[in-house]
Amino acid sequence: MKREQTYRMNLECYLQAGKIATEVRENARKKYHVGSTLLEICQSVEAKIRSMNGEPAFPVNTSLNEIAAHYTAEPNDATFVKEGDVLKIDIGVHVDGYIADTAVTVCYDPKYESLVMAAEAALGEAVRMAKVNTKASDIGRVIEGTISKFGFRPIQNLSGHSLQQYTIHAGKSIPNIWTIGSSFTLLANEAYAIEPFVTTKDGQGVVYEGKTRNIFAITSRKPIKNKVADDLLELIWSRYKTLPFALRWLTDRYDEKDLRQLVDILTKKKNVHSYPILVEGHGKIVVQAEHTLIPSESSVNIITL
Ligand SMILES: [Co+2]
Repeated sequence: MKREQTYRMNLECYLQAGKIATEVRENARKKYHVGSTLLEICQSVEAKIRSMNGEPAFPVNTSLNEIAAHYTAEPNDATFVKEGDVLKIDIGVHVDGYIADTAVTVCYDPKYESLVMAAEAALGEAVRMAKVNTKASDIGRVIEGTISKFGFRPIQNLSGHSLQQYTIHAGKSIPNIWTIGSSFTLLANEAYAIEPFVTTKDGQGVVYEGKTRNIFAITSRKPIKNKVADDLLELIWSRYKTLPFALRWLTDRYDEKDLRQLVDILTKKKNVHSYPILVEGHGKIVVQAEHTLIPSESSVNIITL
């Protein structure tokens, strides 16, 4: 009974997070972003999440063109969206640490619209088949098969993931390709994000780490005996726990230059991890679609639908 009650409360948090994430994503899909800066997009999406009583589970990812993932706006980021750009907006919302993760691609070049359709179709097929006991490798096979039918390629080293309270990547990966060998099956009452990434036929279908790093997360709270840096570490912990954060979330309390230096110190001491942007190997356009779902014994809650 206790366990079931706890689960019901968790599910309510997940459903609330999902509802917020869905509305915010659909707003972002409808909006015309050309001329806006990535900073404006991140700030307006995050403000909307907070206005609905959710918290961002990670800084909104605004990854342009050949950048597949993990770019968020810098504190004074002047990068703006241009005609011809393809922008992935990846949104995480948490309620009490329970996370809904969802993404949309907005496309301002008609020649990449079919790429977006392929990602949406692959996601649609994947969420339709994802039930309790479904093999993750079967989901990967269907995602790859659907993308191939459109004549495109999945990004083979990006994958969906299990989610846990305050943990975005909770250890299990849902592949976007057909992998052989051992796999796991989906469990009842566990949350999973499924997120196909698609590139063109002449893409490499692989992403590599780029130089830019503007998303961070705490990996250790062990003090480094530098009072100013340790104070920042505790502030980050009190606000974000182990969830990712951006420098622009801390400029209310710190001067930007000091903040960069302190985060750099904490990164070198391995208290903080920095995430590199992920870039398509042949520099080709990448698109993405994503939902979060929770199977139960009898049905599936696609919480971001
Ligand atoms: Co995700």
